Order: sequence, then structure tokens, then C-alpha cells
Amino acid sequence: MKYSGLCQLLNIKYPIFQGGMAWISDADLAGAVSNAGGLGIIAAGNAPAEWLEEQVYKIKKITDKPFGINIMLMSPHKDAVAEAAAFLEVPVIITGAGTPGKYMDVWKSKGIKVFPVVPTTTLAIRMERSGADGLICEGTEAGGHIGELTTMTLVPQVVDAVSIPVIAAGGIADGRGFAAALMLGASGIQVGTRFLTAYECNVHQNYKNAILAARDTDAIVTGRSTGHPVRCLKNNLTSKFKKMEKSGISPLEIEKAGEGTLRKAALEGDVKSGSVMSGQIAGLVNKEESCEEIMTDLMRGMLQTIKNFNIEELS
Ligand code: TUI
Repeated sequence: MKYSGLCQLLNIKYPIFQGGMAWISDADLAGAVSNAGGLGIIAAGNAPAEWLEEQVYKIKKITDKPFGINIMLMSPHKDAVAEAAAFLEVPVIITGAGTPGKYMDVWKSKGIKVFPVVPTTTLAIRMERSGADGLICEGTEAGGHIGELTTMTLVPQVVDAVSIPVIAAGGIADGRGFAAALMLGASGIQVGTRFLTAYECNVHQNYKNAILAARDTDAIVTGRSTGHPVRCLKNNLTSKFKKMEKSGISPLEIEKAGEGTLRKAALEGDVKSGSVMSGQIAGLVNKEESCEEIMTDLMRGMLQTIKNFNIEELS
């Protein structure tokens, strides 16, 4: 299924998902993206079900368009959040950091469209079999909790292995990346990092400034040795993590040092000792804009890239 099929399936204008970002993507950001024709996504992260209920109530006042919620499957509240999402009959559920198998039947019985994030082809095939409506193939270029494969290698392999729509994620922030994803066989894209600097994004201004200042090599990975790799901007926290990982102290202790650090950066603006999760494409994000401007630029840029491509040069 291609581009227009995905838009029809979800009743959206453009095949662009706004990536769910824990502590960051709330009803304000998601509502603005949905109003601009994409699929806005509220991230439940580690929040309790009550927070999600409030946000769903709020987004319905901001937009009458479809939206999604992202359920982070390492959350201690995942069962309650999964149940609330079913009760609220949200249009779309995206899952991350685990497999949603046990919730699938209930969500499907409510007519909810389910798009799990998959980091491998094996998992993609498993998710299609368990009833997923589409998949988000997130490459290691993405911010936050990541897999090993790149977007460039993951997307075409999954596209060949399944027959449901594939959304490319990780490393995409403009029309060129969008066009490239379509060339790989994706039906749409998910964009996270670029929406961090949107006017409607409520993340702390210090976080936005860190993204605006970031260069191509600034988004690094910590936690590979503990089995929970996370990509974020280099700072005092990442140095501390690197030292801890080299020192041979227990993975559990290292994991503990990360607790609460995303909240610290996103809400309190402590971008030195907090976790400034970001994709590798942050170097391309150089201005603050509205969600509407971002969406228009992504669409125009993608169409322009494809139009400008000179096939004659290949012969
Ligand atoms: O989930 C993400 N990215 C995230 S979640 C998050 S919140 C957080 N806070 C503190 C520490 C860590 C995380 C920040 N960023 N992306 C989607 C994603 N899902 N990436 C990789 C996966 C994934 C990994 C394994 C999906 C399924 C999976 O399954 C393994 C299995 O067999 O269950």
C-alpha cells in the first residue's frame, strides 16, 4: 500500500506522523500537527493513565482530525494506559520499546488502528501476523531508545517482508529525507526531532536551543553495554554515562543513573545534566517554526526533490 492508501486508511491529508516523544509530545503539539494534515501523536511515556485521559480530552478540543497515542511498553503504567486507550477508543495507537501482542485483540475490537515500532524484519513479520495495521520502521538514526539497523537498510527489507504499510522513521527532517523514504518503498514518514523546535511544542526553551545548536556528530548513543541504547545530545550526562559504562559497574546501577533525566531536560531545562534525546538529524534543524510551516515544507520539499530529479543524468 502506498502513500494515498495510508492517508485513506487513517483519514489524514499527508502521510506524516509526528514522532511520540515522552515528556514532550502532548495534546498541544499533536493537535497542531493533526490540524496541519498529519498524524499528531501524544506520547504516554512513563505517565499514568490519568495524564493520558486528560490529554485525549484536551486534543479533542484542539482538533476534530485523527490523532494517535504512543504507548511506551517499558512504562510501569503500560497496562493501565493500554486499557485507557481502548476505553477512549483513540483512532491510532503506536507502540514502542516492546511488543504489544497481548493488547492487540482488545484494541482491534474497538476499531483502533495499531502501528507498532519495529527495529527488525523478524519483529515486523511477527507484528503483521498479530494484526498490526501498519509498521513504523525506526532506524538507529532516531533519538531516544533505538535499535541497531539504519533506516536505509531496515525500511526496504521490511517493505519486502510484509504487505501492510511501512512508515520510515529515524534521520528524516526535510523533503529530501521524505523523498528518499518513499524511494525505499515506505508509504509515509515519522518525524520527531524537527517538531522539537515547533512553536506549539511545550518542551523547555533550553532544550529547543540545544537542538538548534546541535551539529551532525552531537547526537550520540549511551547504554549500549546495558542493553538499553539511547541516543541523546552530548553533555555532562553522556560523559558520566560513558565513564560508568567503562568502569564495569553493574548495568542496573547505570540504568538507575538515567532515571528522571529526560524530565529534567524537557521540563526543567537542565540540558547539562539532563537527557536531551535527539535524532542524528538535529544538525539540519536550524529554526523555530509552526507545525503548519513544518508540514508544508516537508510536503513541498518532497515533491520538489522528486520533480528536480534528472533521470537523463543516469543514461
Ligand atoms: O520507544 C522508542 N523510543 C523512545 S522510548 C523513550 S522513553 C525512555 N525513557 C528513558 C529511557 C529509555 C526510554 C525514548 N525514546 N522508539 C521505538 C522503538 N521501539 N525503538 C526500538 C523499539 C523496539 C525495541 C525492541 C521495539 C520492539 C522491541 O521488541 C523487542 C522484543 O522482543 O520485545
